[in-house]
Amino acid sequence: MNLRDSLKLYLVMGSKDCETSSARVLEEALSGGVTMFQFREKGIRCLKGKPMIELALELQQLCQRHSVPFIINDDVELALSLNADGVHIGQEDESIGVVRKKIGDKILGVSAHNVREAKLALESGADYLGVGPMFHTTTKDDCRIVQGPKVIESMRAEGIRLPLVGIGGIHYGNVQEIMEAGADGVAIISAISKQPEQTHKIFQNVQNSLLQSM
Ligand code: FQP
Ligand code: MG
Repeated sequence: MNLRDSLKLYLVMGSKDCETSSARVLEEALSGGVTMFQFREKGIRCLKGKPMIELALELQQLCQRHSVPFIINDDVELALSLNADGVHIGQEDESIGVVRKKIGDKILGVSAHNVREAKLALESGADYLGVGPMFHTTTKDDCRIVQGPKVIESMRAEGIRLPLVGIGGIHYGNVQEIMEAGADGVAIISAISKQPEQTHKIFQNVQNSLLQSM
């Protein structure tokens, strides 16, 4: 699958986002149609050291079994040591150019909140952009002001053709607006980690939105 297709339904998750075991949640989400996964082990009392690495390995194996790309949030060294498929970094993380040099041709995702950040990320070697927050969310405590789907529209209007996913407060009911704004997919944390059995419905909604825009 090419990257644009892999971004259709992107699950971002760590152990603190799950009410049961993360492996069980991920298995159910993969069966429900998740097309890409980001390991984001963050927040109070998150796993560190050996337990964190063991969880990452377990989740990576699940992704491999489903041929779904396994991406690591923030931690470039962990991504290299696990031979992950890629890394996602934000504006406050390591510089995009430096990370690109370190990871070679692995997938590089970058968070962008406006057209300027998107253009810079593109020039520095990003493969895709995570754009948000689309809506209000309580998952990320250092969350910025809500951008809404319009920021994706403005990136497309400015000629940015890089694969884009919306993130932040996305659930079954607002997937369509994100896709209509020009996104290739949606990145979701809690709407899947808290209700993994709903994944197939969300996936269907993404597919329907893509068909309508053709
Ligand atoms: N977009 C995406 C995704 N994943 C992310 N983790 C972010 C945006 C946010 O560094 P960042 O990245 O701003 O915050 P944090 O490291 O706390 O996640 F591509 F999946 F859409
Ligand atoms: Mg980050």
